[in-house]
Amino acid sequence: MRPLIVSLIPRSLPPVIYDRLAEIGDVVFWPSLDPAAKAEAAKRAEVLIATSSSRVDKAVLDTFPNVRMIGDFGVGFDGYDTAEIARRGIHLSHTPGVLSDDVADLAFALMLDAARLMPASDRLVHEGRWPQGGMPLAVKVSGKRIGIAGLGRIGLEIARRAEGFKMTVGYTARTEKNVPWQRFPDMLSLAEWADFLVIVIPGSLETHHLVNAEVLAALGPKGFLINVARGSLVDTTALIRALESGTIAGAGLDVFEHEPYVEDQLRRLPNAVLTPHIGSATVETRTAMAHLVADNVKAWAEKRPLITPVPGTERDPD
Ligand code: 8YV
Repeated sequence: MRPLIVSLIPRSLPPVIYDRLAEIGDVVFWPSLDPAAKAEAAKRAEVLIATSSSRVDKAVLDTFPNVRMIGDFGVGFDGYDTAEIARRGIHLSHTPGVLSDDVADLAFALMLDAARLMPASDRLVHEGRWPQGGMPLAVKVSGKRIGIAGLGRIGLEIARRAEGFKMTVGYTARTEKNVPWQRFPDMLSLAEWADFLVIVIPGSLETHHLVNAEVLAALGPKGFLINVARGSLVDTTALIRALESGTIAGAGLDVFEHEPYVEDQLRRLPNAVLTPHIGSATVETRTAMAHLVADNVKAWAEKRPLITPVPGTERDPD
């Protein structure tokens, strides 16, 4: 019998994922089911599709007692109760690798935007205010120190780009890496050293508010904070205070603690460049992510090992 595949999110992913999944099983969209159809789908579902912003906790898992496989459309899995998923023997895949270039590109876009005052420059020209005077001088990026907090796949891509910008690279990582760059013992010492502190650490209970008032003070009045990882890494109240008081020079943020809601004070700050979690949001990358989710579901359906299982949930095929 064809497995029932329940998408926990509306039909909003690249269409190719639905074509691919329909070759494997019957696909339904949870948010658009009526209560009776939900009750039926909850019993029958063997596969769930969710994104990195989904919450897949015990209550969700209890709702779908026959689920064997979950495909996370994203690399981050902080919304998933991985311990419980592993305990229940459920397969869980994610999409590492295919989005690293895009997220690294965005980190650079945010660095350049914040330091070179791109949003304000763009508005000045669009609004016809150039004849009244140009922009104040900005901050140079090339040749500066970039502190990469988290040298995983994305961090490595950022470091490679930084070399093209003639920057000196420093990083933190749980283990020593075979790279020519300086490793720092913690976020605080990295912030003290860096001109640009770029956060690419996964969200988790352990990494919650790793960037706090002390780290921001260490980054200093010429320093910029760039976050393309998770909003939970940064104490937003401390960040707003640091941006308002000039404790740091500026920030470029793609992720927020309470996204899609962003604090009014943060939205009002001229020295913060804000984007709506678009790290992986290109046609090419989202299409590659869609294929990788489908490839993983296909591997599960064919009783092969998953291609990209979430660490800690790996298990033999059913
Ligand atoms: C999301 C992300 O996947 O991969 C991640 O962890 O945060 C993003 O790429 C994207 O928002 C789609 O849900």
